[in-house]
Amino acid sequence: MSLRIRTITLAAVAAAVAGTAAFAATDPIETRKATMKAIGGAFGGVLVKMLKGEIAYDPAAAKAAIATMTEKAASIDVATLFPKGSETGGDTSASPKIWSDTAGFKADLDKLRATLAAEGPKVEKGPDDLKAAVAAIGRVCKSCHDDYRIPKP
Ligand code: ASC
Repeated sequence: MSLRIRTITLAAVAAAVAGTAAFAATDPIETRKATMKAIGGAFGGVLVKMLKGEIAYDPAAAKAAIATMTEKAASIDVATLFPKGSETGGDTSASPKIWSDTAGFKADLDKLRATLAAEGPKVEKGPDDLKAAVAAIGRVCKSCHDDYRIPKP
């Protein structure tokens, strides 16, 4: 292969790879799954573990977990992450109710943001406050999942 053709071939491969990455970054199902995973990782993987004593109580780490949850909850734009046409595929657990009752789904999302703002600052005040905040936030997680997430078989 001549140097010129090889250069063109490499450029084509690079463009194809870059195109794939760009698609993955804007794929709504993948993006919303990654967002939920980050929120669940901070909640279940950090705050609930502290509450249960599975990891030591650490105010700075608890605060960071709330910051992650707050940032990710703020990043959820329902029209962008749950567009029409993304109801199925990609192993999604999104319930059809998100599209039939979008107003209710948005109200639950607002409830999550409000609860994180109100309860989040408690987690660095001590284990008892952490416990109260985690309980309040967890209720909001569960309520929305009960209505808008398909249970895994
Ligand atoms: C988690 C997680 C949820 C919520 C919910 C709270 O860690 O992944 O979906 O907490 O179980 O009740």
